[in-house]
Amino acid sequence: MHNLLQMSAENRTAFERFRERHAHRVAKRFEPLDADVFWLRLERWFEDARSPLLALYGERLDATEQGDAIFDCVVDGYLSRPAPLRLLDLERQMTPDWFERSNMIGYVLYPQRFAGTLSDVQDRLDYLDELHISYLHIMSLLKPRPGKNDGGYAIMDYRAVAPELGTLEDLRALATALRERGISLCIDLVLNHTAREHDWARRARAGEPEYLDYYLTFPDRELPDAFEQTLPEIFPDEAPGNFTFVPDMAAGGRWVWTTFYEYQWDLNYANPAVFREMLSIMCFLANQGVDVLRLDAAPFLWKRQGTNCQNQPEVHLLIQAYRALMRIIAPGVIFKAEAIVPPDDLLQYIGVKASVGKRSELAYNNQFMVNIWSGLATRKASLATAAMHMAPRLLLGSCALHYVRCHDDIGWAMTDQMLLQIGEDPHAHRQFLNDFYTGRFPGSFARGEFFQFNPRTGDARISGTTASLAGLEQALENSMQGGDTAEIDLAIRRILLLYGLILGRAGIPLIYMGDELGLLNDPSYKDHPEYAQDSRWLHRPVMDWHKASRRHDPNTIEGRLFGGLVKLIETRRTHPHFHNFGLFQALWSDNPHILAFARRRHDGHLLVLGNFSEHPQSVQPDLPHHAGIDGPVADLLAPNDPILHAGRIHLQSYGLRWLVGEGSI
Ligand code: OTU
Repeated sequence: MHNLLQMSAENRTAFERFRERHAHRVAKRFEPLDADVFWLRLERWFEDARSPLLALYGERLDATEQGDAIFDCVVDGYLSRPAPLRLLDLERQMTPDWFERSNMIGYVLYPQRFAGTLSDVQDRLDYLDELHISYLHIMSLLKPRPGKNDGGYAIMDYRAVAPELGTLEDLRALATALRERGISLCIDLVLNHTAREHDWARRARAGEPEYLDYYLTFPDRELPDAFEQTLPEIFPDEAPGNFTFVPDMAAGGRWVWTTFYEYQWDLNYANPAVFREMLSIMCFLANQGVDVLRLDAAPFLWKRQGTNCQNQPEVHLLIQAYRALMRIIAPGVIFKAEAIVPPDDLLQYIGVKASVGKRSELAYNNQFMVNIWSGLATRKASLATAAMHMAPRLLLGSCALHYVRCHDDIGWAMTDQMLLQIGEDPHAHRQFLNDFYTGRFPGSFARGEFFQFNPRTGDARISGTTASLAGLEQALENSMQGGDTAEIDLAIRRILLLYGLILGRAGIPLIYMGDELGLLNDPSYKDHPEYAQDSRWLHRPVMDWHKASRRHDPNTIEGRLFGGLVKLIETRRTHPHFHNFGLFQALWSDNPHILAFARRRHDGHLLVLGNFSEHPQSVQPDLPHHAGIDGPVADLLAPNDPILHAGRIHLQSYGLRWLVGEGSI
C-alpha cells in the first residue's frame, strides 16, 4: 500500500496495469494470503525491477510482451517456492543482517575433491561443524560438458547435477541438511557463458535463428577484429583471442564470442530471452535450497565496441533487475558478485548512490588478498595500509568476502596508482611478486607456478596453495634434508597470520579447502591431459583425510594449523566486534612491518595488528587511542599476556593481536 504511494505516477500506472491484467490468474493459482504477499512484494520491488529493464530492453517493439514474459517467470518462481524456504525467507526478512554477523564463517570446496558425491559431502558435515562453518560454497556442482570443463565452469545443463556427484534430490537433501545446521549454501551461477554442448548452443549451431540470437556470433572477422582492438585476453596462454571459429555453425561457419576457453560460449544479454532464461534458472536453483548465487564472471556480461567489454553500465542494470525480481520470488536469497576488478569498479557491483542496496549483497575483496600476499613477500604493511585508506567504504546491507586463497590464480591486481603512492614501480613490483612466489627470488620461501604467462607482455599470475606459497613445502623439504625445523614453525605462523587478518576483518571470511591442514601443491595435474595446461589445478588438491586425522594432535603441523584456526574462529564468532556494522579505519603505525586496522562499534572497538616480519616487532603504545579506544585494552587472542613490553605494544614473529576496548565512535 505505502510503497504504491511512493511510486512515480508512471510506475504506478504500469503497476496497476500489471495487476489488472494478471489479478485473475494470480487469484486462481494462489491462496488469498499468498496472493497478498505476492502483490506486496511486487509493489515493493516494482520500480527497482522496471527501471533497469526499461533501460535495457524498453526500446524494443516487443517490450510489452517481453515484460509480460518476465512477469510470468516471476509468478512461476514464486509459486514453486517450497514451504520451508518460504519460512526461511520470512526469517531472513526479520533478520536482514543474517549474512553480516560475526559468526559467518565460510568454507569453499570441490565436492569431488573434498569427499566424492554430494551425499559424501553430507556425511562430512561434522568436520565443517568443527570449524563452525556457516556458509558453504560448493563449486562445480551443476552438469558440465564432458571432458575439459574449466573446473566446472562450462555448464551443459543448469537444471541437473553433475552425474558423478548425484542427483537433484541429493542436492536438495544436502541443502536441507545444511539448513538444519545453520549453514547457508552458495553455488556458482555461470551466467556469462554456457558450454558449447548446452542445448541452446546446439540449436544455435544447427542454425535455429531464435537460438543464434542467444550467443554473440559473426559471419566474418570484421566485428571480431574491431572488438579485439581493445579486448584483453583472459587466458592468453591456452585460449588466445576472444573469438572461436565454428566451421559447422549455421551456413558456412561463424565466429563465436568466447572470452574464456573456446568451449565456453558467451551469452547475448542484449536478447531479453537470455535474460529470462537465466532468471528462470536462478529461481530453479533458489528453490532447490541454494542461499547464495555467485555470479561468475559478472564483469563480462555486456560488450561494447571500443572498450575492454568489462564493467559496462548494462552489467549493473542486469544485476539490478535480477536482484529486484529475485527479491519478489525468494527474498532469503542473496547475490555474490564475482568481479575481480579495481576497487572503484567493484563498488558498482554493490551499488553506489541511488543504487545502494539494489545490486549484490556480497563481493570479493580481491585487493586485500593480493596486498597481504605482497606484505608477506616484502615484510611491509605499506601497500595494504595505503589500499585500505583509499578503499571505498562498503555501505550497510552489503559486505565483503575476505579470503587468502581460492580456486583461481592470484593476479597482482593492485592498482598502479597505489603502487606509485608507496614508492614502488608497478611493473617491477609485480615482477618481484611473480619471482618471489615462484621461488625464483633469492631467499624466497614460496613454491608457486606461473599461470597464463604471457611472453608478449611478460605478465603472469600465480598458482599454488596457501601452505606452499607461505613456505611450508620448502620448509618440510629442507627439514627432511636435515635442515632447520624452525622454518616449519615460520610457515605455520605465516598461514595463521594471513587467516588471522582475514578473520579480523568484517564481512565473510572464507577458508579454502585444505588450508586448515596446510595441504601442499598437487603437481599431479600435469599427468592429466585434461588439466595439464591449467596450473590452477596445482592448488586444487584432493582432501587428505589422513592428514585430517591428525588435526586434534597439537604436536603435528595439521594440529597446529587446525587448532590455531579454530581458536581464531571461536574468538571471532563469539564477539560482536566483527559484525559488519561498524566503522572501518586503517591506521599507519610507527613500524612499517605492522599492519593495523580498526573497527569502531557501539559495543566496543577492535584494533587488529599483524606483523609481516619473521622478527619480533613493536608499535607505539598510543595506537589503540588512535583507533578510538579510551580505556583499558585487552587482547582477545591472549587475554593473559601483557600487551606492553618496555612501553611498546609487542608482536611476535608473524604475530597477530586482536585488541579490544571501550571508546566513543
Ligand atoms: C571465473 O574467474 C572463475 O572463478 C574461473 O574459475 C573460471 O575459469 C572463469 O570465471 C570462467 O568461468 O578470469 O582467472 O573479474 O576474474 O570471472 C579467472 C572476474 C577469471 C574474473 C573471473 C574469472
